[in-house]
Amino acid sequence: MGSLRAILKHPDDLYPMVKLKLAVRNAEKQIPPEPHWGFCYTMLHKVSRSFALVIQQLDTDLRDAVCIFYLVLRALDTVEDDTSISAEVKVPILKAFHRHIYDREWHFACGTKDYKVLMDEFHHVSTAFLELGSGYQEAIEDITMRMGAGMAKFICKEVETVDDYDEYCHYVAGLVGLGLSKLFHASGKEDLASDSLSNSMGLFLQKTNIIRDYLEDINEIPKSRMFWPRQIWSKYVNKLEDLKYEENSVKAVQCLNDMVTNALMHVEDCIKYMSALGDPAIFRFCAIPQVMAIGTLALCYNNIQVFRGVVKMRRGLTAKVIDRTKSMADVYGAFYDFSRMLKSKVEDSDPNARKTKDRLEAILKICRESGTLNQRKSYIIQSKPQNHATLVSTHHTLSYILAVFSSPPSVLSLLNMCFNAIKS
Ligand code: D61
Ligand code: MG
Repeated sequence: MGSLRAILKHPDDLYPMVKLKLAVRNAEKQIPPEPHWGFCYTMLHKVSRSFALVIQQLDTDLRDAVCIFYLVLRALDTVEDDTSISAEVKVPILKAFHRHIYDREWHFACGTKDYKVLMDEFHHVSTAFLELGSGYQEAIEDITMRMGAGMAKFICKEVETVDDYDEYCHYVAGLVGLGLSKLFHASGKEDLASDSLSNSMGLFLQKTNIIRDYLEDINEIPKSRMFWPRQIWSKYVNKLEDLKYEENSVKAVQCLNDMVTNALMHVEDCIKYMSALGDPAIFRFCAIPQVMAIGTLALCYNNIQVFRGVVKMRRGLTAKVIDRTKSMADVYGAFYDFSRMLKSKVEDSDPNARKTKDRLEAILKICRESGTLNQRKSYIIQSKPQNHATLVSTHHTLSYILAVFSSPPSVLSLLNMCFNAIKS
C-alpha cells in the first residue's frame, strides 16, 4: 500500500485503497483450477498492472475471451518491444503471430521477467484460446493479424508525421478497441460500436502512455524507442532526446503540452463510445482506463518531471477512480474535474495555449450539457461545502494543488489534514 506520508496527505484515499486491496486479493484467490486457465489468470495479474482488475469484473465467458485477447496481444507486444531481437527475426514472427495462436507446440523465447514466462509457457494461452467460442476466436485472430502486420511495418519506419503517429497508435491500441467492440457484441451484451469510435478509445489510452513514458522509452537499452512524431517535436528541438536535457526545459514542456493537446482530440469520441454502452460491467471495464488517462494527462501537462522520471497518478487517486467510476454521470464528473485542472495549468505564454483551451472548453461543455454534474463527488473538492466558507475555499485550493502535484510542500499537507480533522 502507499506510503504513510501519502495517506496522511490524502486521508480520504484510505477507504478506496483498502477496498481496492481487498478486491485485488479476492480476484487473485479466484484462479481457475484447470492448469491452462490457471496460468492465464495468474499471468494476467502479473503482467498487467491496471487491466487485470477491470477484466476480472466482467462476466465469465466474456471475461475469458478478454483475458486471452489481452495475453495474446501482450505476447505479440513482447516480441515488438524486445529491442535485442534483430528486425530480420522479428518481422516474420510479428506477421505470422495470428497463426501461432492455433499451434500448441509453438513458442519463441524473448522478453524478461514475467513477460519471459508468458512467452516460454505460451502453450497454455493457445490451449485456452482453442476453448473459446468461434466468434471470439475469429475476432482475436483478425486483430492479432492486423496488429502484427502494423507493428512489422513500423519496425523499419519512424513515426514522422502526426498521421504516422495516429497510424501506429491504431495498430497497437485502436485495433484493441475494434476487437473489444467485437467481443462485446459477440457476448450478446452490446450493440456493435463503430470502428471509428472504437479506434479513438485505444488512441486516447495509447497516446497517454506514449506521453507519460517519454523518458523510459528514450532510455531503453540497447536501443531507444521513439514514438513522439517528428512533426511535433521538431518545432521545439533538433533531436527527440534533446527534450530531456535541462537547458531545453522550456521547449520540452511546450512540446509536451503540444502532445497532450493532440491526445485531447480523442476525448469527444471516447465519451460518445462510453455513453452508448449498456452493460454495467462492460461500462466499468471501458470507463476506468479512460478516466485514468485524462487524470494522467492532467498530471503530465506542463510538468517537467515527465522528462526527469516517472510521473504517475498516486495510488490513492487511482483507487478513488476505480471506486467512483460506475455510471456515465461519474465519467462526465471526472472528465469535467480533470479538464478544469488541466485548464488551470495552461499558461498564456504557451504557443498552443489557445488550441489547448479550446479543446478543454469543448470537453467541459459536453460534460456540463450532460446535466449530471451536480450529483457528483468531485475529484477537486473532496467534500460538499457546508457553511465554513473560508476553510472550504482553502481546502478547495489545497486539494487542487495536492491533486496536481504528487509531492507538495508539507505545510500544505498539514493544513489539509487539519481541515479533514475539523470536518469529521
Ligand atoms: C476499452 C477498454 C480497454 C481498452 C480499449 C477500450 C481500447 C483499447 C485498449 C484498451 C488498448 C490500450 C492500450 C494502451 C496500453 N498500451 C500498451 O499496452 C502498449 O502495447 C500495445 C500493444 C499491446 C496491447 C495489449 C492490450 C492492452 C490492453 C488491453 C488488451 C490488450 C486487451 C483487452 C483489454 C485491454 C505498450 O505497452 C507497454 C507499456 O505501456 O508499458 C507499448 O508497447 O506501447
Ligand atoms: Mg509495444
